[in-house]
Amino acid sequence: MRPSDFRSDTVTRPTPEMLRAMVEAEVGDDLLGDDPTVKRLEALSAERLGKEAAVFLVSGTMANQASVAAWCRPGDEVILEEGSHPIHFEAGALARIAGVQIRPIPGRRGAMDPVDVERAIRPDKTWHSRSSLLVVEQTHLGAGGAILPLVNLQALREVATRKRLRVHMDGARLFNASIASGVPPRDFAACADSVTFSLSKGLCCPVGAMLCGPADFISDARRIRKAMGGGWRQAGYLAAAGIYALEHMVERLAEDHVLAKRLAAGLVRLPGLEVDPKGAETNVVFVRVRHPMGPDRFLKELEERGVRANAYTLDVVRFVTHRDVGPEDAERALRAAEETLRGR
Ligand code: TLP
Repeated sequence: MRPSDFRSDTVTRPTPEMLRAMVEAEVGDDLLGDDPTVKRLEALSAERLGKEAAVFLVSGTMANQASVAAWCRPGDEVILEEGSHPIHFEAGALARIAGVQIRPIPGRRGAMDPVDVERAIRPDKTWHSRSSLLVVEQTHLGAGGAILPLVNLQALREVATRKRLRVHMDGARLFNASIASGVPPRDFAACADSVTFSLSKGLCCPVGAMLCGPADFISDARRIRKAMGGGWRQAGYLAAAGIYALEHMVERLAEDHVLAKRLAAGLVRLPGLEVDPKGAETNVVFVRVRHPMGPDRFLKELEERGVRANAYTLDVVRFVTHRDVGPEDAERALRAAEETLRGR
């Protein structure tokens, strides 16, 4: 029996229709600038987010890093929420690639207080590093897929503009935020100079992410992408999946959110698990394992019962919903968790 895989929305497979679009794609050489399908995906992405231009990259990590490297000089300081993805899950790339230093700020469900951000911006003195970029994450993975409120993003944007900082939005799950809140993606995107979003998560593409922003910035990011080894050739086969996803896979994210709420409501009733009742705003469920068996054994026993989830921190495990799990997988997960915790 196939496992119920809640480890991440990155495990999603392309649908048969998406695969057909890929096979039938018209391609060229993207690095030479003549892949028509990549060009269409880039234009469509920029248009969806209300930006001038866009570039198609291998991954969300590469998109975030190309953006930071394009906005900053080595030695600059980047302000980010302390639980943000680029700090914890990008293999130290901020230091390795852009050579920037980080200024982590605590947030409330991922949202930084504009007052804290303003206080963290350094005065323009030769002995300080230059505060040049503010990074926000929508949805915020470390806060269990929380949606940053539009008013918070607007207030952060106002501080950044007044203090002459750029804003980058890691919008890996921007469309989840948009579908769950009803706020159009371009309204969130208007709060940032550059925005990334993932194609390979809930949108079900096999690979890929977009970086959108002003045309001159995108042209710098393209050069950095090449320097990172991401200058690809007949990328149109992959871009075709991206176009299909933007046209057909966005609205259905609502189903993932319903499933996450259902899972959270079931897990909260089980002994030894702590689930934030306000959590599960989108497609992520964070569960603190208080049960004496501990998170590692909990996950191992779930796996033996055909249910996969993964560790987020030492005591938090996460379940992520997506197109390739449905209500029957959620029921299976709840049954498996109950049996595991009650020692049956
Ligand atoms: N997140 C992955 C892991 O790296 C944790 C996942 O399974 O959730 N920004 C955010 C907010 C992300 O959640 C991720 C991936 C990325 C950027 C990076 O995207 P990729 O994996 O395409 O490099």
